[in-house]
Amino acid sequence: MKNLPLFVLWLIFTLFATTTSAQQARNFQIDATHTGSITTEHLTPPLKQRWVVDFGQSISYPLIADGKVFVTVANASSGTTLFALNAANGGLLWSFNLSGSFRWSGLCYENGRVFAVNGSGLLRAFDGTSGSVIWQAQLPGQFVFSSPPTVSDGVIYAGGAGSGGTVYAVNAGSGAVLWTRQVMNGDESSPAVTSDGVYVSYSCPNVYKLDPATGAEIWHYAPGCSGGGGKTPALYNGRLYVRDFSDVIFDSQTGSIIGNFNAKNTPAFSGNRGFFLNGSHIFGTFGTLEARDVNTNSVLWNFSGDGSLQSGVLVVNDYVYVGSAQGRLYAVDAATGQQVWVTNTGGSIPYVDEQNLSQPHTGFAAAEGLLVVPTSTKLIAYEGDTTPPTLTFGARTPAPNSAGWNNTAVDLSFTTADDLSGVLSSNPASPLHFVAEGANQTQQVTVTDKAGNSATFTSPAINIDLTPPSTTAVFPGSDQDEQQWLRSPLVATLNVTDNLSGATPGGFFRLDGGGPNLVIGQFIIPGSGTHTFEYWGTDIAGNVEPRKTRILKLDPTAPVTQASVSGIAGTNGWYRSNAQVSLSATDTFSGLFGTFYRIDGGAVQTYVNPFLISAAGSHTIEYWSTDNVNNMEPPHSLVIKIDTVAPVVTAAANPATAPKGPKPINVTISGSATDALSGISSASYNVIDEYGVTQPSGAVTVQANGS
Ligand SMILES: [Ca+2]
Ligand SMILES: [Ca+2]
Ligand SMILES: [Ca+2]
Repeated sequence: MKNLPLFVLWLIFTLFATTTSAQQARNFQIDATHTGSITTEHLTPPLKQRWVVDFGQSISYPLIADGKVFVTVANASSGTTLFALNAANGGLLWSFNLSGSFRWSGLCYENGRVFAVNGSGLLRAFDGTSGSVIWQAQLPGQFVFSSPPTVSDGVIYAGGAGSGGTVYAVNAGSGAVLWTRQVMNGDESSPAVTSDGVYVSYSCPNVYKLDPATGAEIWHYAPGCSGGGGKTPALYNGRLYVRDFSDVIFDSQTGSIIGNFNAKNTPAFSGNRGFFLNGSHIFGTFGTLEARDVNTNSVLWNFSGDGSLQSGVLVVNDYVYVGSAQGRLYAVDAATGQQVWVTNTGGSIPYVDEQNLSQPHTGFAAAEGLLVVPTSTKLIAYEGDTTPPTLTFGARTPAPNSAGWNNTAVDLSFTTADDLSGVLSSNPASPLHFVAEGANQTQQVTVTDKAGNSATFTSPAINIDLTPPSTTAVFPGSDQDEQQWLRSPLVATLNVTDNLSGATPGGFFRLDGGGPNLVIGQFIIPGSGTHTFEYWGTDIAGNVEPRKTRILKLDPTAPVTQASVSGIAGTNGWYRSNAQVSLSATDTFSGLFGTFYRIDGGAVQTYVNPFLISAAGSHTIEYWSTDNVNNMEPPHSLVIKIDTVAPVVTAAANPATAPKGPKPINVTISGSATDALSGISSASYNVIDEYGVTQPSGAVTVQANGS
């Protein structure tokens, strides 16, 4: 359906709410007023054939209701047969031979019942589903029946002729005749029925408006003549369109003539337009489809098709359908008269020959998504496009990486197709734009075809990560303060986190602008002094974190401690006095934290000032220093020996005295020299005579054993 202003939509709704409730085709030309107009879902050209049934004989106008299509078909010899077909596939549900005079019958439908009157006036009510006869009633007093009955609100209105004419009102529930009304002359004219009037028109024309409840005459246009033959009128917007030798428009309330028109058969109406197959009322002549403004009666457009238009006229969803003797079925835009679709039915689409009782009264019907068109022998059902469009998603731009991620906005293109009416719109249009980040993002596209079918498609999932990961550098056990020195080689870990696609394993660093290094887990940074450490991570979507910079101050070396000892140095590494130990240490980079020592394996002491070793004996001093990053110097070892006690010497002579004389004597001098600690290095003796002269003339060395 086109975009119509709300007011027009309201008007159409109101129109059909009052004339074609439930949107069934229950009477000739759709409804009880024969407007030949309906809206029904999806039935928008182009149409396609749903099914075809070849009856081999002439076919009546169809009824469409409750999933069924009803027609009557001329029997080979006489009478007609009522057929109920499955609207879905044309399959035969049931049939009933109506028999009767002529090869004519008429039918109408309401509340699950189909009513058929044969040429002899035998009116039957059938269960629409089973085909069983619910009641039958012989319409009294006449013997030629050629007017399609009209059912409205539980009453069937029919016409009969033969001896003058009669209009009948029959209770649809029981078959009881409610009233009859004599008219001139009851032929070939299906009543148009509203709640306030039953309109019939016969030759000359004799036109009646009767009270639906009583049959009382409300008005009668009486030109003063009568005759056989009538034509079905249509009532629309308070105007009654009556055809006779000339075609006139009556005011339905007053019965006065308010205009003229020309149509070969009952016109159809939609909105403010009427559609007339302009031409003479003679079998074998052809017409031109003409649209007129119903208010001004001015001609809006003409359509002549293949030049042999002769069929009934129907307007469905604002497209006008008309057929030709050559079998072409046209759909014409009601607003413009433009042909929008044509198909070849393969058989002549017959003229609505109201005066011919050798065949049922033909015509088109549409409802419940179907347009049903009788040709000379075939009944063809057309449907609109009921299949929603299809959609195929194409490639995304840019393509995702192998992990299925993008790190930019993504466009996803798609194509649509529709098999019959074509695509009207895609919402949104291709391509889809994905601009936000997120995992498994989808969008939906609703594609609608020109028949109003739509389908919604969900895009493939799109993964977009626009945010780089964040990396922290961790130096376990070390100060995180950039101003502080760090012990080298430095143990480091890069922790990369990412909120969306996830971090790729490991992290990257470079030192002093060198090449990037990928590291996973703990790694070692060697070096000394101040360095520029840059580090970063990447995520699975391919985002690279801007490099972070950290100044590293690395101290790989322990301090160096030197010891100095002061005291009275003896010999052989011994001190003959207390020894004072002084320690001095230096450190490069982080600076000295402390110097430590211990004496003879004793408690570790922090070196503050020089310390004394005073105990006699040999002592081992261990000392070392640490720097501010806990680089520890391997301990040095220093041995200090102290011996402050001199040896003890004893001596004795034997003989101790000797008399003076010229003869020398041997004197044995004996004694000892002992030392408690360092031991005797050497001992010497002098013998000094009474003159103070050393004898014999120098020192005598005494062996340690005293000899
Ligand atoms: Ca479609
Ligand atoms: Ca990310
Ligand atoms: Ca150091």
